[in-house]
Amino acid sequence: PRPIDELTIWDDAKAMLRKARAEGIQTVHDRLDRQTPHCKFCELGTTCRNCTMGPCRVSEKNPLGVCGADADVIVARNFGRFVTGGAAGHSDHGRDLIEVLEAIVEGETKDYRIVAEDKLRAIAGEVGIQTEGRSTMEVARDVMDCFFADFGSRKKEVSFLARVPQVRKDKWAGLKMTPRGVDREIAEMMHRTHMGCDNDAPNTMIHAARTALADGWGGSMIGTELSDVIFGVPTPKMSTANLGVIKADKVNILVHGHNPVVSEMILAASREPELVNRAKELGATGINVAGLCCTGNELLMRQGIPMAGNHLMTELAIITGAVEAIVVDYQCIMPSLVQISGCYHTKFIDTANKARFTGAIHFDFQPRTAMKQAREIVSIAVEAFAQRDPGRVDIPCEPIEIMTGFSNEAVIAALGGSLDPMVQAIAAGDIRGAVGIVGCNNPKIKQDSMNVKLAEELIKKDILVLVTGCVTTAAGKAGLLVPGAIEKAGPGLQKVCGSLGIPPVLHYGSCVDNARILQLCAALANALKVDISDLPVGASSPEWYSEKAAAIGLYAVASGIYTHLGHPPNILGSKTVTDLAVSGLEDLVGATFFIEPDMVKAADMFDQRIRTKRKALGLSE
Ligand code: NFS
Ligand code: SF4
Repeated sequence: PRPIDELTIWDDAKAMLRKARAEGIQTVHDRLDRQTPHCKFCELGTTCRNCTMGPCRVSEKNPLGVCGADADVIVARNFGRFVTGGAAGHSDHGRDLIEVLEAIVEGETKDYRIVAEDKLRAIAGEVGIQTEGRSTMEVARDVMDCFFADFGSRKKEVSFLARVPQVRKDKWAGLKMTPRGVDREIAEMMHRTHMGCDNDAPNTMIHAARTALADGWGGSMIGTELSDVIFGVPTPKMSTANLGVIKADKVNILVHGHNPVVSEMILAASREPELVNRAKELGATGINVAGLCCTGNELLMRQGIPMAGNHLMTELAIITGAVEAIVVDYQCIMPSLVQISGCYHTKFIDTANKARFTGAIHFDFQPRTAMKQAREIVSIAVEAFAQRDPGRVDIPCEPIEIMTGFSNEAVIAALGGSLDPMVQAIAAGDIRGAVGIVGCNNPKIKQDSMNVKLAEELIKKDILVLVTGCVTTAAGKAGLLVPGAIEKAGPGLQKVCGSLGIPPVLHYGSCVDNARILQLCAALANALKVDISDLPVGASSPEWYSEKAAAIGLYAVASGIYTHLGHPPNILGSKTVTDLAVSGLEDLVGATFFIEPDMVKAADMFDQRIRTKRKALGLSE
């Protein structure tokens, strides 16, 4: 096995990896060692399993599959389906929020309600729904119908394209890249990649971009906006992060997955006096809910609930031996968590029919019965406290402070009601530009080494950093999410962030909340009357692993945002596809991907790009 020091930069992770080895528990790192070296064809993207004349593997020696498909076609098809998997994940999550809104509108639930009426009305106005003189429920019903329709086939474009600068929309229309309906683009990609359909790699790539745009400006954006409507618009607040948020004297419930529809109810149930009293009867001092991954981000942003860890901390959190229950919904939940829970008293509870885990306690969580089910789940966790073995508990550290809650609404409010001060700070060069660092951990990369390093390098150069998803915890643990972190930033950020009392790295939410960053870019472009690709901005996913991260990267690029990846997707087997991704897209959409494993160099690339864009806008570099 690889030495523990090479696996992660964090002491809490190292302590738990040592405990895992001592207790004979296998982790993601051990399984990676057993899977390497990986299949070279799969790494290059040159395997195809799309029909039973194959499977085929193409190479220089054997350049064509049985049907005649070459490496370009096969790589493009594989990449297209990969991105589509991610778009489907985000967007199906978005749809679940529309279904909760439907349950509210139909009067089927009292457990959920419309918390942010103003936001609902603002969104309705943006997508062309009459709001004046109408009741909230009337407006909500039309918003629901509008968003359900965004998934279908009758629209020429998804509704939130109303936010996109016209020049960008014209560009998409010219390329046949305009996202029409979320499910339509996803289904069409499956169709195109069937044997004997879209056998022109660049054409497949264009549709991949269109599918990704349907995610970013469609499914994800709907998910974010309706989550705000139903659970509240995030506002700045303090919280804490790392494994130290798990408390030895409390019943600990970890929520993991993505959808706040489940985790918000678990949190509410954990505050019910009856359940808290029962926890006390069993010898605990109370019930503690903490987050993992993106549903953790959702609760952190809106409710200030502490963050136990990101992707590679999920197994390790259970290994503290102090977790009574891990409650999951869907996405990024390693099935190994069931086995690891089984090594302790931890109850593993799944809540979605579309994401069941063999060996889990299952709840088919529904809006109508949400609170009742949440109470049952919390009760299972509370009762499990009696089975905890104190001799196996090891919580390796004290939590670290973080600031969270930066929605666009909150940022605009902090700026005094408009984006103008931000535009002025960018014009003056105090904020030279902005980069969103998003995405995951990947056991092939020393955990969070790149996520943290890139953020540190960028803020030194007066480039504001926005973080979402699993980069949040990385930045938080590195001490970058507190106002005091301006010490590590350049003079411009010190001035601007210092005067506002905010960190130089802003927590912008979960991965679907990358839609907030898209919206911000569009608003800045509209304010300056330019295209998004003219802005001094960038995006990065240094340690990405998932199909969803690929979809995010592609919608960022297709929206005109220069995007960095720490390692390439499995496309290097096709020169056509690779060249398109890392240079050819520049001519088409005004941005490309760049692949760079060295974070100092990556930061320099962003710096150069930002200089060029600033100069073109007539600003000092
Ligand atoms: Ni994003 Fe969230 Fe984390 Fe990566 Fe997974 S939790 S949706 S995919 S691993 S950032
Ligand atoms: Fe092979 Fe073509 Fe079938 Fe793919 S679609 S498995 S390349 S025959």
